[in-house]
Amino acid sequence: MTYQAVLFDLDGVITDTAEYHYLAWKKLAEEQGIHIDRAFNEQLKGVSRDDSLRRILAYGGKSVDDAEFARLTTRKNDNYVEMIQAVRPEDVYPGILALLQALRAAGKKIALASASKNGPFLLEKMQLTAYFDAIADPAAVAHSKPAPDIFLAAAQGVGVDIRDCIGIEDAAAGITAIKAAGALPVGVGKAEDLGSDIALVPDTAHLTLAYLDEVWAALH
Ligand code: B16
Ligand code: MG
Repeated sequence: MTYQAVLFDLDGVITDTAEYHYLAWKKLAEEQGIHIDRAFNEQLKGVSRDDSLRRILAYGGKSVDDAEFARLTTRKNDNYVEMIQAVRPEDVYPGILALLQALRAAGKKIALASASKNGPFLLEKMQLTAYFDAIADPAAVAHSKPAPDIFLAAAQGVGVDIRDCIGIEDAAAGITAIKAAGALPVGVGKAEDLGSDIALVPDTAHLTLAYLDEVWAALH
């Protein structure tokens, strides 16, 4: 049997919001006297808002009380939400719209497995909501990526066994989550960031239905 569903990460796979997350975290970190760069940011990709702040504070050797912690995550999100107001359908990464259309035509289910609470808003902005059969709710899962929960919830949302799903990710934490869930991982990015033991494309333009079919067939 071939795969029945594709579970999409959002930030860094469907559009370039990974860059906005980085800029928003960098600004917040600088305000705290903590300097982060793109190399450090690789560890934040796919990681929840709270876990991202924990990592930044640990990196800077700072600790804050709960009220300040909440204030900082709100501040980062306010800044990020301001940045994504301007997201438009033209911002969808190359190849993604064609892939969504091809998947639908082939009868595959499509689900969102993003750690972002801003996912539904972004899909609306990009006019992609109608392509998704399910959007897993990151607020409803017990553990965030690298735990498998959000991918399991996405598969459940479309009523497909996780072993019959492909997961697409740009982050190391997300690839770990897909593997732990039991779906087939496809990475967008470099082997040095995502590992050399999985199917990888350098960018989303390479994500075609034919490519996913090939990757699945090679492993089944
Ligand atoms: P929010 P993904 C993740 O989305 C981002 O990669 C990560 O940088 C972000 O912290 C996380 O969502 C939470 O996002 O603060 O908007 O709820 O890559 O899983 O689509
Ligand atoms: Mg991502």
